[in-house]
Amino acid sequence: PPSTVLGYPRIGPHRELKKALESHWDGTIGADELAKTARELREQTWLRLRDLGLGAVPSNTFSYYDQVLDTAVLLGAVPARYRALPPGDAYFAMARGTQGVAPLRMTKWFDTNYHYIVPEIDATSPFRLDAAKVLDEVREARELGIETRPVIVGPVTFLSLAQAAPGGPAGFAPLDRLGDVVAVYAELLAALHAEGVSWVQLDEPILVTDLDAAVLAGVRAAYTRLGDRTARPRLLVAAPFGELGEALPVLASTAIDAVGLDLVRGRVPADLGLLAGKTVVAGVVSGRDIWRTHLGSAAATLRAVRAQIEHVVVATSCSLQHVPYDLALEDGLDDELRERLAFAEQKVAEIVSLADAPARAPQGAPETSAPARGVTERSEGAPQGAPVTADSAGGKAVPTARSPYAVRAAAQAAHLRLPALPVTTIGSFPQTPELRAARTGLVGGSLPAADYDRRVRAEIERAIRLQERLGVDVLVHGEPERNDMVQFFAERLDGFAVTKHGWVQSYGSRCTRPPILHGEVKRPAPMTVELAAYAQSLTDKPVKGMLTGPVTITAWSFVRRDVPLGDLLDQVGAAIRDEVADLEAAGIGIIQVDEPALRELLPLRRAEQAEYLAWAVGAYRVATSGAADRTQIHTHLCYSNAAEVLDAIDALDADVTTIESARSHGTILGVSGLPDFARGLGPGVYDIHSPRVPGVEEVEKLIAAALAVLPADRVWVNPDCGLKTRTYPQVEAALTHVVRAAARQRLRLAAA
Ligand code: THG
Ligand code: ZN
Repeated sequence: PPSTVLGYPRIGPHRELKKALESHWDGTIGADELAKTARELREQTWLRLRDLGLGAVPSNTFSYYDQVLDTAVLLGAVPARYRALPPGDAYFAMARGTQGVAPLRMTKWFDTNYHYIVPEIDATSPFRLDAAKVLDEVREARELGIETRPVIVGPVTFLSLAQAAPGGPAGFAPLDRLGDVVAVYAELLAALHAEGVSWVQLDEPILVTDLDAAVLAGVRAAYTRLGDRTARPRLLVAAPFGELGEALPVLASTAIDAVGLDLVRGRVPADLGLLAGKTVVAGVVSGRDIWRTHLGSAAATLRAVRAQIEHVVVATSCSLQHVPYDLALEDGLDDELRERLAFAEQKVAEIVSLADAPARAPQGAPETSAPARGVTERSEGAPQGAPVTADSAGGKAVPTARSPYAVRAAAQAAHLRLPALPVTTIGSFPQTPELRAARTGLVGGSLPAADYDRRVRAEIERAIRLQERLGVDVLVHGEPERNDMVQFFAERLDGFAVTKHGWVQSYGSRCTRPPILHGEVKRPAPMTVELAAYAQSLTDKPVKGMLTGPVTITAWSFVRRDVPLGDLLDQVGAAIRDEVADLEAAGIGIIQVDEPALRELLPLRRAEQAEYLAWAVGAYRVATSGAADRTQIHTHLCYSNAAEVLDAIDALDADVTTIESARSHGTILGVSGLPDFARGLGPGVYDIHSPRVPGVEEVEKLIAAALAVLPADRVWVNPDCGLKTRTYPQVEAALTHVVRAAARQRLRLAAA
């Protein structure tokens, strides 16, 4: 049978695109050189997929920044403020901003760690087809003798993820313009048909979320209209990341040619027969993890599909953009683990072998065995680590409630003696080029560990001295020893492996190397205590200990599938709990446990969300509830996350919560329920995402806005987020203004 993948990584096996993009942005290389690198990467991908024996090769899976942004350009949905710029500049201006124009918003793509650019749609601007990129890629591949299937974000997902342009009519939603947008997709189909393209893929992951009747009606109308066109390529609608549910009969009722099902996350649908006559692109190889596929279970799933459907294509569950390129690049993994792994290339090989296997079931095998759904089946042939012992299930055994907040607050006030409106920062200080070079030297072996440690300590001293001089009240050590806030902990915990080249795109040119949680999680030794104690030894002011929370460590790793997520979270929580205890014992009185990914793992279907949130909150409390009353626990979250999972944030029971909000002009304070937070709250007053330094009055206004809705003794003053991406001069200037603004507001409070 035929085979395909729904998408492929594009950053380059050695992050060639990242390097070219960043060189282009800093002016080292021109647009033509960037384009040349991009073309080479696309060609390598097509040739590799063909050579691996894949049946149908996708195109338009390349992007200079993001596939949703590419779709906005394809549809001519470029907001007016960018249109004055030359096209190449407009693209990167939407993604990253310029001196004069702010970028579009960026947010997480479904429940992944990939970020897309949020399109801005207004009520009236005309859409206009700009198919150049899609057609160029088809032609480029054709020059290599490869016919491809262009992949494009579908109209319903595109508009569902878009936001209404600011200042538009009340009640307008981007989906109101579905008809206009579908008209452009129809033109696109005609253009692809004229180009001789035989298949096109429209990605519609929104179809695996809970959709109301109006949206389902929109889906029906859109795909009826596109399906009914005569001069068009055959149309594949792909629905990754879950089960289609109520959208399946809707798609079935249209004239589209194929449906892509995620049969890793979802079961073989009971109503699969409704798709009879169409092709089913059976996603039996996971595009979301790095585990080898259990080929026996995948084959059983394929048989269950074939029992009802004549035309079946073997495929990935979603694009492979969420996994690294090639396991062969890793030389440091132990063999027992390596045996269990498959990166993008290896997954393509799995698909090819499944497609090549005889379609008929072996004698006596059940024809209708249902799910390939992860867990037990997939672990049969690929053991996925030691079982969790009662002992290591950690959280189940430990108490997870602290004393009432009033008791803690009194103990903390007596112990910490902080002023009103205490000023703090979120954790990281600028990572200087010298520091990055030193880390590269350490990893490469050219810089001895003792020298690296000296540099790190010098950097900590610099950060502490600066904060003292500026008058910050609760200091941080600045995290110069950390690369990534998850990688750092994974390198120090048992049960995790880290990779050397396992890069996955996070947004634009930025990548992460998700660690692999493959075994029982244990903390063999303290991870952060030595440098925290060193920082505290330099000053009489309190220094915050800085930890990443269990949900975030788990969310940003590839995790084993043979243990329920709740148990994994508790194991990681138990390791962090031990670290909290050791920080306390070393004299650290304030400990921040960050959960920026709290919202990310939220299941896409509402029915599954409560269970997840209970697990997530439970694990956070495993991590933090061992702290003494007088130890102040902080946490930090981002705005978009906060508004949606407010009850869960409240249930974390942290003494102080800092939240990103400067960009939203304090509107976080308007989020209903937030002012009822009965504990400390620090709405960010300095937008660290911008190089701009805010003035004293501007910061004062934001503090005053907080004081207008919160009791004064609960308000904290802090930037939005870590300062890692800023420069020292920017940070010094901005924090000077923040401290001055807090001082003025304190005087006003004292006078009142
Ligand atoms: N770590 C991880 N995932 C994340 C974040 C993180 N997901 C959400 C958010 N933060 C994404 N933001 C970033 C910001 C910067 C970078 C990556 C993700 C980044 N990466 C370096 C690069 O691409 O050059 C590599 C960092 C490294 O050495 O590991 O700058 O903070 N896991
Ligand atoms: Zn943040």
